Amino acid sequence: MLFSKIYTVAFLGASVVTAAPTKVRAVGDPLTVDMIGLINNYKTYIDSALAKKDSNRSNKVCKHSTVTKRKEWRSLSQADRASYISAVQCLIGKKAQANKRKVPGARNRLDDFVASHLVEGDKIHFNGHLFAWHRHFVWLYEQALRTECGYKGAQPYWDWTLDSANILASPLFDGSPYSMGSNGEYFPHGSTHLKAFGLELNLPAGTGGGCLKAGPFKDLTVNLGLNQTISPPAEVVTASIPKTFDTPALKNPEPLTVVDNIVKTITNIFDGIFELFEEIDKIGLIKYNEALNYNPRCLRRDLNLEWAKQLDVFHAEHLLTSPNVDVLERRIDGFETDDPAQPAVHPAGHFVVGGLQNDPFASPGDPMFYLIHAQLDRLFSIWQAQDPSRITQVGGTKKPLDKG
Ligand SMILES: *[C@@H]1O[C@H](CO)[C@@H](O)[C@H](O)[C@H]1NC(C)=O
Ligand SMILES: *[C@@H]1O[C@H](CO)[C@@H](O)[C@H](O)[C@H]1NC(C)=O
Ligand SMILES: [Cu+2]
Repeated sequence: MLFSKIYTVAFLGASVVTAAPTKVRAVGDPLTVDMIGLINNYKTYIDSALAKKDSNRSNKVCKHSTVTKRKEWRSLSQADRASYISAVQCLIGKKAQANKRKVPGARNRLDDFVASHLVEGDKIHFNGHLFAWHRHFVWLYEQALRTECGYKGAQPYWDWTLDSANILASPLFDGSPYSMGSNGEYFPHGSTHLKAFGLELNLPAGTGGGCLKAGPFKDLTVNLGLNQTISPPAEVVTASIPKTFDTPALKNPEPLTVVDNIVKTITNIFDGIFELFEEIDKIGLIKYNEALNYNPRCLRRDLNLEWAKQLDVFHAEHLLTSPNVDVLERRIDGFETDDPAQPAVHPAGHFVVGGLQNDPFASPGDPMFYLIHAQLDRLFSIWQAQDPSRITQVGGTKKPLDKG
């Protein structure tokens, strides 16, 4: 395998060498035929779902004119982008609701979301809960923007296939008032050390690394989460890739029965949103988490050209051809097989932004998190719409990497 040096230090590297030629798509390029087909199936599915008659056809709530439609960032008008940004700023300006004793570091409403993700972290990643939990999480965030901050639109998503070839030119990070901010200030640095989900990884340095330089979230203070361990630039980090993930054999996905109860339990706990932490204590899942302490610091980013390569149309299509939800979940997180070089689109979606996005627990402290996860939810929705039986498919386990 000839994968480049950077991939040898990257978590779950990339299969750029073995894969078919990468279909790089630039802004304005048409979608590939396969992708158009998948998206058309999705549209047909939504149309038919909305066309279904309910018992009260006359005052039907779910119809094209009433549902909220999530859009890609650059298809929002400047005015719409501005109102989304000011709603996010409004949320950040509101007091935290989290229990002070459980989350001593929470200062604002964004922190409430970060805290929830921090507490649940080990139970909602690299496993069967990933899609359902994060779908609900982004929805709650969207609801908070709408009900608490008067936002009229839907949560936008970031279609990173549009930026895969030239992430540094992305309008999402151009630092204008209509962007999601900018890259971090460049400073010479090495890799970020990460210990999570039973894995130890060294994420390669990107093109920034410091505090945001410009744009709407330049002065955002991140309150929760631990400081990251970043090595000095001279230090050559090798190794640390697990040779194998010892991935358990795939079982067939289950229908929405037993596993559904687990998902329901989790989302129900979350529904009583910020009484969550009392609940958690009672059932003994968490006693104390240092990352919930007050640790004010700037928001950092580190746009990364190597991870960007995985966010192309080719990898999106590959995901969308997954035969069942277990394969989809393992494929999106890069543990479908035991090959450490397989691509991992979900981690890449975070690591491409870097900085706080390199922290799998505190990452929702960067408002970009919700555009990243709205995109993952979109891919999941498109995948689900290819076959109605997928709507209720749940797979995986409760543990990271489906262990146990
Ligand atoms: C139908 O309308 C009635 C009265 O407006 C309402 O109580 C009921 O919940 C509606 N049912 C559905 C399925 O929307
Ligand atoms: C974490 O980093 C910030 C600056 O980014 C610093 O002020 C703070 O002291 C650090 N905290 C710890 C525990 O090292
Ligand atoms: Cu997450």
